[in-house]
Amino acid sequence: MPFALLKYGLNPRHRDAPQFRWHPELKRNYDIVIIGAGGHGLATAYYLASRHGITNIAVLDKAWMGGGNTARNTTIIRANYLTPEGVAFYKESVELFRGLSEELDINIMYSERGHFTLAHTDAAMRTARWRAEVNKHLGVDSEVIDADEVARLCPVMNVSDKVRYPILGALYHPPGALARHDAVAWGYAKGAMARGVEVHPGTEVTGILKEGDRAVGVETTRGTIYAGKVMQAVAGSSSRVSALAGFRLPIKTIPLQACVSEPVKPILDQIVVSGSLHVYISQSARGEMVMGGATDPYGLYSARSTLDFKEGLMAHMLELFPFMAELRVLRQWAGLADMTPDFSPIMGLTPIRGYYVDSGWGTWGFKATPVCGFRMAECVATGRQPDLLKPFALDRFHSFDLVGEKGAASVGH
Ligand code: PYC
Repeated sequence: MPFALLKYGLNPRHRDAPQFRWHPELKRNYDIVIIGAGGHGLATAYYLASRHGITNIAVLDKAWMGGGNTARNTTIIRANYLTPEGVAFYKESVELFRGLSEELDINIMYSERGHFTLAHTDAAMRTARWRAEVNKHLGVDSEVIDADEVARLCPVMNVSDKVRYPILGALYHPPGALARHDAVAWGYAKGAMARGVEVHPGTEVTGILKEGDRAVGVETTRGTIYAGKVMQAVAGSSSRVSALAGFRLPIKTIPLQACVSEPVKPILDQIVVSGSLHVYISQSARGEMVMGGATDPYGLYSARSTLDFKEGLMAHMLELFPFMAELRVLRQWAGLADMTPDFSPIMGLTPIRGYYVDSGWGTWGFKATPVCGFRMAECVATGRQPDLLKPFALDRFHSFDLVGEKGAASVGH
């Protein structure tokens, strides 16, 4: 081993391949342009290249790779949704996540922790039972447990009935997991770029080129680019970019704040959510308590942090986790959640031929990264809406065939 290390480590012939293969120049023509170099855009490019053999792709971003909501989420992965459509979709995502470190040859630090959705009211218990039944029916591991079982599994939680909102029980979802969000984006970028996909940060799209009702390219701050197909994956800016293409999305963009504490030794293994108390929390691999609460009560395109959020969050958090009183907040930030009327995403075909949309992720974009990339790649490559994405098509808002998923939200709204 030491000999091999010396032989390969010091020999310039065995240098590591670069992580990312950059192409400084933009070409004037690509088969596909993807707007947005976050996890979803990069994953779509990766699967287009690796599963459909399409590599003449440019992924454009006005800022830097993986810098939008991919860098601003709280990395929770789960499939314990409410609707059969949502459960089937996120189940496939969990399956893809489980093999992702190997697929992308990068350690995404996938860590199964178990996920509690606490219930403090009879109505919340009823929703928990409903979700458990739908989950089990579709092969997703979820069950309703009582307060004693919550205390047994998560001894650090305060399950006393001497609080304002005692815990009655929980929806328990053992596969609930965390992963390193940057590594997911970098892994997809690395895999796509190794196959010839170009990623161009610092390239803002300022217009969509059309011939009749077909998209044929984009105008950017670095010039005009022609493309056979164009896809947008720009969480937080979805309606602004679709407006450039000439159609409206039923989306309201709302800030979602989060924060982390200073790091401490491992104390909380599980992911804990309380919709009634408007809090969710997990402990990251480096020991920080990662926390969030409700969305801000106003639409806004600004990722500012507020004291009001932190005060409200902590008031409830201390009731559940009294040990937190000793911890200091280290960082606070916000992402921009594109909320749809039914709390489900919008994916697939649009009224513009050759133009595809991946949007409306609200508060669950990160956990959908692999499945969305996989299925959007299929959609863009074939020009058809894959079966798994049919319920999430934009035209459901014309046919009123909605996929009401609000009951599965971790975040208060
Ligand atoms: O869907 O689990 C979730 C979640 C937590 C924070 C934002 N989304």
